Amino acid sequence: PQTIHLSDYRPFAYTVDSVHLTFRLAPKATRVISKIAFSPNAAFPGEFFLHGQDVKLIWAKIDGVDVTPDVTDAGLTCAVPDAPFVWEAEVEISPATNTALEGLYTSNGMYCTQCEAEGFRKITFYPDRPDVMSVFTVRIEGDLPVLLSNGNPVNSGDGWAEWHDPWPKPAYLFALVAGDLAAHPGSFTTMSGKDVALNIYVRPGADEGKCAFGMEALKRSMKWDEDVYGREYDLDIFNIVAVDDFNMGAMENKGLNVFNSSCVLASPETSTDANFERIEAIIAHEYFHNWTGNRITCRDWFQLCLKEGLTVFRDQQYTGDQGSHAVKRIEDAITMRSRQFREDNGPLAHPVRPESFIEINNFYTITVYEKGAEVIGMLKRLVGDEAYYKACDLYFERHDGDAATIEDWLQVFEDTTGRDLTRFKRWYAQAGTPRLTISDDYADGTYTLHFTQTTPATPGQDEKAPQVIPIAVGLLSQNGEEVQPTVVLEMTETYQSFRFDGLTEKPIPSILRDFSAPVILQREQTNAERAFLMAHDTDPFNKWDAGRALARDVLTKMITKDAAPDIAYLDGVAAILRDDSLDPAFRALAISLPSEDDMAQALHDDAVTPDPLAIHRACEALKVAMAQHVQDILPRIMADMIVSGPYSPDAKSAGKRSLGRAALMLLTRIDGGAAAAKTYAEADNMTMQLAGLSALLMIGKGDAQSEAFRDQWRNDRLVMDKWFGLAVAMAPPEKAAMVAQALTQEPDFDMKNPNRFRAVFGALAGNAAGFHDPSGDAYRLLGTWLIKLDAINPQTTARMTTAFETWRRYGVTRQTQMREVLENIAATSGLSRDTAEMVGRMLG
Ligand code: B3K
Ligand code: ZN
Repeated sequence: PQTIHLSDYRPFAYTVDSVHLTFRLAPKATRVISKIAFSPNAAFPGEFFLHGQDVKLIWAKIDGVDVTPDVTDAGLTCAVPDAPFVWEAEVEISPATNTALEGLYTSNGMYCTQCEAEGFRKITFYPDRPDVMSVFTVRIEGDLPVLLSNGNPVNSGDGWAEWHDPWPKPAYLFALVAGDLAAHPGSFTTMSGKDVALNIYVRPGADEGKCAFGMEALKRSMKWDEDVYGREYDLDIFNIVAVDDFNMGAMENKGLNVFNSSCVLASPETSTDANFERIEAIIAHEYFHNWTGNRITCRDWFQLCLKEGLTVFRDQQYTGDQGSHAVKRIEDAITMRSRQFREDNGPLAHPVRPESFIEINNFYTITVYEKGAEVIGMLKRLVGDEAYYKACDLYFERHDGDAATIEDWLQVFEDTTGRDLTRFKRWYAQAGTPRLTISDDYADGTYTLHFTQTTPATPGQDEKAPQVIPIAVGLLSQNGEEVQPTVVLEMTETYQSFRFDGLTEKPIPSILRDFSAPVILQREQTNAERAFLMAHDTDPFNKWDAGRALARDVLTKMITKDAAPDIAYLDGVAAILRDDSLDPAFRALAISLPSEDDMAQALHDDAVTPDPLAIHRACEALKVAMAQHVQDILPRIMADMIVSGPYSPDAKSAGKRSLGRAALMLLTRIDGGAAAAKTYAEADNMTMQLAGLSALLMIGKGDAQSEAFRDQWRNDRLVMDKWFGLAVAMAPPEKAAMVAQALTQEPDFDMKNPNRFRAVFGALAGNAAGFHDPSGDAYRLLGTWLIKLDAINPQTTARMTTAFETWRRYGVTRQTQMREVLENIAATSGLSRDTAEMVGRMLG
């Protein structure tokens, strides 16, 4: 397979002046007739090549005259005039047999498309690259009640509909949906007074009752983008469609967003608080893409972070505005540290803007998305809010209608602020997580912080240059008063010191407040100091992080030295639980432990070979100790937090439930499951029903409830995904593989449905001690199923191979077992390019 390099970018030799598409829908023989006006691109002459994959050419014409192009697996070339011309072609495709869920496919009898990144070439021959933008007119013919495409509806009749999208767009934003669908309607009046018709389309029946929340979330997003970024919607209609078979969360097609049904359908009875929060964030994210992604798109796929990093940053801001910024920041930092640092410190590490790829779908990663968002956040912190929004305004003004680059994005910041961002740009080019070593000294009223930064080598990048790191710092006095409010230190060199004058005593520093940069702090710190910050820090992120650091240290000593749970930590937990002045959502996060996978990474960083079972046992022992230590407060917390009355998913109510659930999980460890059984029996919403069930399964009880749950929700596939996942997630380590294997034999296990496959095998990979069970059974089971799935759905397979990305962390037995599985996958004949690339990189 061919490696594509950023440095090889060349504009296309033709421009596309207009596109007309006609679809004659049929499950196994859809005809697509295209009529495309091309002009030679005088500045960049070259061959006329159109991408095309799995499409059968029926005929082609140029300016009305039959032509015979040279067709290969990848596309076609053809002799064309040296002047503007019209290309016409008819092709045949088979949506019903398209299990890769890329291009045009069917899901429960409904036609739908997924074109990003390179799926349009599976629909017809076309220059399928993001820098080729054009105006699309689409006619759909099919015997189905709802026929949708991008833009505004033009005309329709019995069995046909026509759509026109006035905004030039790349092919990856094309979409078509056709089926027997029900609309949940809404409307929005934009800031300039234009009425926009909104719809959420779902399968008729129970799903119709799950649209209301998504509709309100969409309106809130539209309003927020006007208020905060000044961005108005630009079509007469905005449609969202829910589809059951989908490789990822959702897709921002112009005016026609397509959503994995799990990321839009919600009701209190069937969705948890976490589902509601995620659904709102994804609806916002896809809507925000209308400006950051669609109106301004990417020149090439190396610039993916230009739209994804920025849009994630915007959806994070939005979520913070809907609830608590502190809580959202902590959640994002947890994600960064557990998932992005894991990627950045392993064989799949790559820069936010990669320099090469084999399969672009493999680069829709936590690094491009979440680290990409962190880079925007650092930029905003460095230039300040006012300059940030000024630069964004300039970006929208200067690049509207463009296929832009990271250089364009940084240029608007340079032009607005006069700053030189050459060095800052390294965040886009350099992979790996910087380590920040800190020491300090104090003399005569002057306190000095000394920082050293190093970034470990990553695949293909041995030498690392210093990054520009915004370090937000505050100082506290020995009795807990803030003597220096937060300042942002701008570190640009390998070694740097910063002075604070006029102090009367040696202060206690609070460093990297608000997680001001995606770096790892390496610092000698006593547990007394951590406990002090946990009690007194005014910065909520660092207050939380001090507790985290303490928990990590306590667990490390329990794992490596067989130490008893530390009383200072348990007292800290009790103090947090008792402090009713603190936000419940914050309290829930503050008493949560690092994940078992985080602990494995932490031990590995300390040059200790992690034993997942030992980690699991230590985490369990610490939770039992916590429960015993605070047992007198738990029932009161549950009573205060789990209030009855009509369910509302708002951040405040969800935050209370999250503290109540944390209390329940602790209590269940010492009350034999009584509170959990009661919670399950009395629950009138999915959040608490699932909380009761998980708590019971966690202590090996709950078989009856699990059966009852299954009977109750048998006909709701999204709830059944939870049931499939929970059984594996809560299985004891030595049984996890067996439970997963048994679930694959259930009649309603369907490997073609990515949600169901992920429910079982995502949960297996997430059950750390179960996945790494010494037998190696879980590794082999997952390997076997990934090989089976690859023949059906390469994208989902490739993504799920990342379960093995940490294989080099472990001892020799586990390493050998995992390497064998990876080698088996690699040796499979006919393996997809997607999976081959991932496995190849992991085997390095
Ligand atoms: N842009 C899409 C992701 C497409 C993934 C293609 N493999 C969703 C999003 O980020 O909003
Ligand atoms: Zn996105």
